[in-house]
Amino acid sequence: MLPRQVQRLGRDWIAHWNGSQILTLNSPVPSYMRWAGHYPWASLPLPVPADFSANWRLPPFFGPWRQFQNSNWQLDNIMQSSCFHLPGPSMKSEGEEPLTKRRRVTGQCDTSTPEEEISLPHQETLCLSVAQNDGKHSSKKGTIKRHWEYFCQHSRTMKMKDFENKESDQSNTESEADFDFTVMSYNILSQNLLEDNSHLYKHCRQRLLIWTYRFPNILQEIKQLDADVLCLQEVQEDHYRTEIKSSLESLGYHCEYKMRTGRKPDGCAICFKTSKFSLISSNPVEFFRHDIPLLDRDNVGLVLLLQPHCKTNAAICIANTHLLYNPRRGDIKLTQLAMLLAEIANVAPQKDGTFCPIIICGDFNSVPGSPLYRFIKEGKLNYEGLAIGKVSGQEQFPRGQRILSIPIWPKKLGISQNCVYELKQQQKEENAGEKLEAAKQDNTQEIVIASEKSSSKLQHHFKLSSVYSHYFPETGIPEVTTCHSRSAVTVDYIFYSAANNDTDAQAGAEDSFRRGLKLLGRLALLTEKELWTVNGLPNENNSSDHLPLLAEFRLIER
Ligand code: KL2
Repeated sequence: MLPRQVQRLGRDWIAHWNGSQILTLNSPVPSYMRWAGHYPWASLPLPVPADFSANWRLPPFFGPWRQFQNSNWQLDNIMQSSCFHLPGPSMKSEGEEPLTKRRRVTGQCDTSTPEEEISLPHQETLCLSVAQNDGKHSSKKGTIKRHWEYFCQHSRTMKMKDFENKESDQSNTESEADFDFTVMSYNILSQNLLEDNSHLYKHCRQRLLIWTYRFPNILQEIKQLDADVLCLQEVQEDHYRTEIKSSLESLGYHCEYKMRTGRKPDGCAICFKTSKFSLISSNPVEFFRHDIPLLDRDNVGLVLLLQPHCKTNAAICIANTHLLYNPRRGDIKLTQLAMLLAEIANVAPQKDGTFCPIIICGDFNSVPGSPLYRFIKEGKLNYEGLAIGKVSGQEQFPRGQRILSIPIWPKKLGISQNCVYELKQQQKEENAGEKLEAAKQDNTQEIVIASEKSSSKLQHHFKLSSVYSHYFPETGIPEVTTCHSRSAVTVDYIFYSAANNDTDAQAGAEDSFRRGLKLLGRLALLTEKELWTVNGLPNENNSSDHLPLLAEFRLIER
């Protein structure tokens, strides 16, 4: 393990920007040098203005090619994507009410997940209020458009919580047959971390960075988007206690919170509308283990089991986490993820032995196509020979060649390579053993028991899809979820257990989900270029360095 001062070298090695130079489109520093591997401490520091907004030009490092350099990226991730949107040509000017519009359509949903769709989804424009820089002065406000993208053209009711339409939308639908709900994942940038990492926010005017300026904006954004479930990261404990919790309660949310261990005073919150859900259980997860040297970091997760109203026998498992940032410690990140998955596997089983629908939100500090990302989506990872610095894909050329040890975490963690608590695993194997004996006796079936022959193979039990596709398919331009002066990438995700489709059933896929989730729509992300037209993040109206992710789901009965 690296000592903390060495882990921090990444940022300290970069010369502090002197604030005197202005970026131009013709900058001699090419994007691949500035942004190689997303985190540029293997490359040259590029001077940018101290107050970017005062001397605004397009930064020189726009372009889709940066993430394509990531050798882990697979083309099919692009091809899977069905969504495409162009930036709205017009920016709204100051004073115009930011608007959320929601659309109502009726009919039947198809059963494909967005990744399988081939037609373009419907789009609905949602104008999030963000600062627009007019190229001369920074004072002019504007908006940048985010579109709602719908995958289900015939859904019965798309619940759109427009301020104006709120009353009429109450009719939405909470019948026993369908249960639609929205989930947001949002890293709200704790003030403490903002101040600790102030070099990331040199492009911002100071007054936009103070908490008393930022919080009303964040709250307004949450209020407008009006999600039924909020998964928030970087929620600073004193702010949570004094204003965040009460503000959200007055918007109709019940809030559960898990603070990080150690000295960093932020944590993860999951808040849900009490009009939609009741709390069955709240399960905090601490990734710090004093008896395991590997697990010396203070990140946490939170897993809730919620009961949707009007669905008396149903439960939905919602997990939220913020994994370790350190790009070089993929070993810790994978172990933290395994711990979260084990807790979910502990919380989500239903009486009939299947898992309830699962949604995992968070800031995973890992990019699309990285081994950690692929592990989540594919449910397996052979990490033999994998360098710890390559796990998250944050750095394309990580220094140091340390390879993941096999196994990654020690046995005393009590979590198997299948990412379940060892005790559960034992019970499962005993049951499987009994079945095998029975099968041998009647000699009619062949039962294969999955064993952990190769310990360099990780597995998990969930079939997870990502709400977002990470690239705009027609241009290949990456979506970004965070954008500040050192980085513009996707690190935040909403993963969900998709309802099994017919193809899977025919292929004999394990049907461990009696109920599943269908993705109805999502609030489209933006490109880095679009975000820099409003001076990146945070800006005048968007007060975190992350964008909120937002998805609408339908709970499907099988
Ligand atoms: O990338 V983040 O920001 O998902 O928004 O998660 C971490 C980083 C967060 C919690 O640790 O703080 C930020 N360089 C850049 N960002 C850092 C650093 C660093 N050395 N350390 C923490 N963060």
